[in-house]
Amino acid sequence: MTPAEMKDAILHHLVYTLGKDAGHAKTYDWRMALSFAVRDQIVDSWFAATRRSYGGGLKRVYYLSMEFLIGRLLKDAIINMRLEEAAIDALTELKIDYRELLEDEPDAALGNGGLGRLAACFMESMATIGCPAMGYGIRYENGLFRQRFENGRQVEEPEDWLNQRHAWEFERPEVSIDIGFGGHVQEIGSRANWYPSEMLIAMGHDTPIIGWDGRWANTLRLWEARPMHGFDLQRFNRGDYAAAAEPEALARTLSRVLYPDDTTEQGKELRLKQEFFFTSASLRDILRRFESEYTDLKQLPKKAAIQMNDTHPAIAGPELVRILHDERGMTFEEAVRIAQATLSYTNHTLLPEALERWSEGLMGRLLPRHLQLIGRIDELHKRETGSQNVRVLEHGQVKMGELSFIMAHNVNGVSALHTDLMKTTVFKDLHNLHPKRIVNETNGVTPRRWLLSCNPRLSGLITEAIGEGWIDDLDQLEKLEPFVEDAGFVDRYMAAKRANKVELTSWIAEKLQISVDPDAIFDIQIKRIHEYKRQHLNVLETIAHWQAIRDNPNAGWTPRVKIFGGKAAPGYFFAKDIIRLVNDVARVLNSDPLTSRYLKVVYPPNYNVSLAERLIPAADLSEQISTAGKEASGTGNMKLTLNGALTVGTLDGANVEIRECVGAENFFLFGMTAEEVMTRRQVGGHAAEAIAADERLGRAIEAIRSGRFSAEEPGRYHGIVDNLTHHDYFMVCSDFTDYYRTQREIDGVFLDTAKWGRMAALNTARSGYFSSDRTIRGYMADIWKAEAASTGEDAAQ
Ligand code: 26W
Repeated sequence: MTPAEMKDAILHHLVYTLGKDAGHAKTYDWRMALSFAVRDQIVDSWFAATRRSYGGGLKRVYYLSMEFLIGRLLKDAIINMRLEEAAIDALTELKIDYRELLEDEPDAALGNGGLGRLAACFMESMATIGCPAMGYGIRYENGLFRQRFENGRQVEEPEDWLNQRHAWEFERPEVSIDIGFGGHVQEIGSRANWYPSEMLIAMGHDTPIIGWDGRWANTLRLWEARPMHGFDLQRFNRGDYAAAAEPEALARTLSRVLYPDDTTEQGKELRLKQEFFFTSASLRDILRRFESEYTDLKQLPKKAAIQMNDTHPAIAGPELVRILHDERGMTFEEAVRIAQATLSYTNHTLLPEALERWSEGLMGRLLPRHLQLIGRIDELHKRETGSQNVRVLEHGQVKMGELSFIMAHNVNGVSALHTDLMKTTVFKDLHNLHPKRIVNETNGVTPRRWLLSCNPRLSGLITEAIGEGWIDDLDQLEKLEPFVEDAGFVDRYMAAKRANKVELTSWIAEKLQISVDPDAIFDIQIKRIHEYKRQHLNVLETIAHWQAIRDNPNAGWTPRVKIFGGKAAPGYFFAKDIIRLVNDVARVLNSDPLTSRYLKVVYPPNYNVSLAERLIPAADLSEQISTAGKEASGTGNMKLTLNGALTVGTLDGANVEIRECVGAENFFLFGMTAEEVMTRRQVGGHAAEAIAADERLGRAIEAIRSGRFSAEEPGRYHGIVDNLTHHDYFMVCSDFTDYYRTQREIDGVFLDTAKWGRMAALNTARSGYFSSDRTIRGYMADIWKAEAASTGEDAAQ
């Protein structure tokens, strides 16, 4: 597309789609006009891909996920369609600021954190590789809440991304599927009829997901809940206006809001309804598509692979068995076998409080037939394996992890360490019964969004050096290794980093009225706030470092800017205290004339995908400091490494593999191993012992306890202090000394700019492994047994 064609397309949509003339158009109108112009280009590739995947009889992958944290889509689409130059030129002629249009797009936050963002990266990689696939999820009206700080405290506000027209989706009223809940079951021999008492409709909305270079596109289909019988006109005519709208409101509740808790399982009825709603709609849609092409349902596993993203869609097991057995006449055993061969399950956490369990009472009320089938699946498994100690139904609860494991032909962890721990902890007994079922697929991130698009300075430099092959073959980054020996290249590499830091410095000044030094270490911890991720360890080190500077202000300190980003679950009070503490500490430190030149704390509110895209390119240091054994993988760690931040981290999740790839000498390791953590937990009084052994730690905790950062309310953080001194399950105190020491080592290395630059460039050069393209190829080969279609490029040849 030439700039002139782009300009015409934009103006055409401005007038005929938006009904505006150029003289009156606002940023929103221009942004939508540009989006529609780009979307037109995508639709052609999308149709071509859809035709080829129907025609070719290829196996399709279905990715079922409660969350897709896709963020903004306009730039992603422009970059993958290679339309950036045309767009910029066209807009320049129209005197419109391209960047302002990009910033105007709401960030689609249909996810909480790592799991949802991974699903989004996977969708992009499947499109890039040409893996025929479809993502299924929920079209939440309100995504993850917007975070504001009020006197340092987190306040949640609804996120209303759908208030404006959403340019990227196509409503599919013809794809409407009935979903039932409750009611009763009538058993006829082994089979049964289920008569639900409550019905509603799942309506599809399709978003095309375009891969690199526009070669292939897949669909993300999100379900909206709609009432079966809309408006009650009789009630309305009687004057009962609220009651008339009631059924509609009730049905819509199902796709109303994303549950904002990613760590504690609440067992809420609405959540189970959401899970069944989107899983059942997706399965029916998948079977409808299968049956439009084939007749024999026994062939389903040959033509469809269904991936369950965590246990949230675990009801897919019993629902598929119910459809195949009760509705399509397969025997129960056969139905179970077909379902197992089709389904697979990814585990994303070992935290016991996050493992989903539903009470049999609730499950029986909402899904009576499914509860019966779960009982039979459990019995069948016991009979076949002779196992006494693994049960899905236990103590009046349905354990969704066990159910998913039993109903899947493969179960995967998301990093090597996490997969090993799955085998020895949560799924130990099941692993012994099925030793080949658990496999590892280490996570990855899409290099298009997380390098090419978010860091144009660095990606430009890379392309200049080694060509653009790295964009869809990230291993090619290793071609940078010889350049790393060239001081001139490293200088340019660090000049790109500095320019990114200067840009972030201006943003921080404008948005937060804090001035920071672009030559300081930009030290970044961005992720959900959780005790296991240990933001409070970072805060303690910050305080101890501040105290050391105050003791000796003229000692020639390496300047540092500590940047935090992240949300806490609304009901997770400890995490909310950590947020407030960071903000209180920031207030005191940033206004301390003795130290503020050397140490600043910055915590921009409302961390989301777009903010990540802004922060990551400017990072020098990546904080990956979880208690070993607790972080399943991490993916922010990969994005930061790829963009040339050095990691300070524990041997946890994918940090282990990052360190192996980039080399131990280019990674700042500290802390106990997962094994050492488990041993130390047995030591009574480990926290008190650690505090007694480290004067700095004791002093930092004492500053918090005495109200140094909360003079108006000295007792504000006694909860945190108490926890740290008496319990400290996450070993903050026991890891503090090594963490502090490592941070001072980092201060030293940073002063050697040539050495630091070389280490940073090596991190980029050696992080090709962390592309989600590699991850997806792993799933395709090991789990899905799916092949890539010939992409546009090959097909054109
Ligand atoms: C039922 C409540 C609930 C909701 C979501 C429990 C647990 C979750 C997710 C499993 C939490 C999550 O996002 N896990 C993260 O998944 C990432 C992608 O695999 C990993 O990189 C992170 O380490 C893991 O914490």
